[in-house]
Amino acid sequence: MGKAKALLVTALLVLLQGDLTSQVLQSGETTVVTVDSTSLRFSPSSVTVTEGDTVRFFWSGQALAHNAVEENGVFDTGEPERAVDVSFTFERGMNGTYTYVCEPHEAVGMVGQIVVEPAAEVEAEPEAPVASENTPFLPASMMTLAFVLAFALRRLQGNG
Ligand SMILES: [Cu+2]
Repeated sequence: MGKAKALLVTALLVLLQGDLTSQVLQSGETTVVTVDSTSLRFSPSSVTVTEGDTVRFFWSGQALAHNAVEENGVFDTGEPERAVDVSFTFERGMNGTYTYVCEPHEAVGMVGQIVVEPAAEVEAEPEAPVASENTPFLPASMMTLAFVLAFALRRLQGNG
């Protein structure tokens, strides 16, 4: 009896955790911005992302040292370097257009732009059976399984 109960509790935890993990993994893609072969341009110089996404400023082995500094200080890769690997995540509420420059090469046009689009609303409302193509139904079925297990657990507790 005790064993069965422990097994059910474990199963519940694993299922719930899996559900949470899949939700986290659903959001947040990473877009890499590097420096092109001219050494004086970001590549791509303009990107469009969504709230929750990450922009990774990544270059190495550059002939010149570069940085990426947002005009209002929203993000900043620090001192210009020949190798940079700095990521910035645009959280919810940060939608907008961000302009940044490479400080040593701003005068020759080494500037970039990041457009951050608002994330889709996540409704906690129980309605919306409108199946989105991007929404896997796995978490939902896992929740159902979790509820069934929870019910079984209560019955076991009642008998014990
Ligand atoms: Cu530069």
